[in-house]
Amino acid sequence: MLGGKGVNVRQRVSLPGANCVVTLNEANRPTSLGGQQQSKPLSRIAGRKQPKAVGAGAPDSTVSPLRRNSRKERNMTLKIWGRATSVNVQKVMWAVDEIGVMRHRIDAGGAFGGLDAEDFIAMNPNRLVPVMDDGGFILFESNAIVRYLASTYGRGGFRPTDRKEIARADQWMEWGQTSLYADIITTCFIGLIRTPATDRDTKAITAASLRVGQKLAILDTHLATRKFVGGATLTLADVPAGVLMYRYFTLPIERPRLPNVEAWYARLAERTPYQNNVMIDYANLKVAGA
Ligand SMILES: N[C@@H](CCC(=O)N[C@@H](CS)C(=O)NCC(=O)O)C(=O)O
Repeated sequence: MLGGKGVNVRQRVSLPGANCVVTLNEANRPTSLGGQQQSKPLSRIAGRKQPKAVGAGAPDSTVSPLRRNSRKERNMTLKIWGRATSVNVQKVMWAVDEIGVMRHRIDAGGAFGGLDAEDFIAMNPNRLVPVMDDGGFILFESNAIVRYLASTYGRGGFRPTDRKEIARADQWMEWGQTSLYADIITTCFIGLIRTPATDRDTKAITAASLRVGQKLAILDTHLATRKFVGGATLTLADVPAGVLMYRYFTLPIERPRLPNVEAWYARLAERTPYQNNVMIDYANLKVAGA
């Protein structure tokens, strides 16, 4: 295991591209490309418990006892490129840790850079994270990665086997992505965290949070009769909407009372993979004047 909690391991990771060698220490922080500063968590706004500091929660590599043998035998470690603060990377990391596959995350994007390197572009010409490499099979687009991981390693549990249940999970994955993502991330998160207050479009943020509340009322009704989006247990259907909930509930925006969504979020927040990969402090992403 590399860079696990309390293990003083330094590892040279060859980020794709000639100039992209990153040295990771136990906090998963690169020393050659500039690490990120930690600061006060924003979760206090909503009175939630303290989130993980960047890189402090999830070990850089983990293995589930359930999957250890099969993947070790094949000498394969799944690689995920992407910084821990990216919500799309979080989606993949949360899913992979729920499934329990041995994995290794390599910081890239944001302050870590590396996305313009020739070898990275060869993996993802969009120059975006996450990117997955599973034994030479390269994939980009977070939802596609989640689906691939679920169908390859998570059948019967994280991914249903019945085709109608799979279709239903797909429905909610699409819904989370198309109904919530733009308003929560593009408008509210970028507007409040990545934009100085002087340039902020407050009207757009208010309108977006109102729309999100209305959309989440649909999910609230759905969750009235089930614990998770797909039914009694967590599945990939929870991931695209669920990954957004930490930011939704910690941003300083108006939120209607949605008891079933709140209870669902509390259930997600109890899970170690969610705590380690999604409840990541984003205060250090705040731009000056935000
Ligand atoms: N649709 C893509 C979106 C990927 C995306 O926008 N990634 C952002 C991070 S959330 C990114 O790479 N930004 C550039 C950076 O982090 O430097 C997916 O779901 O994977």
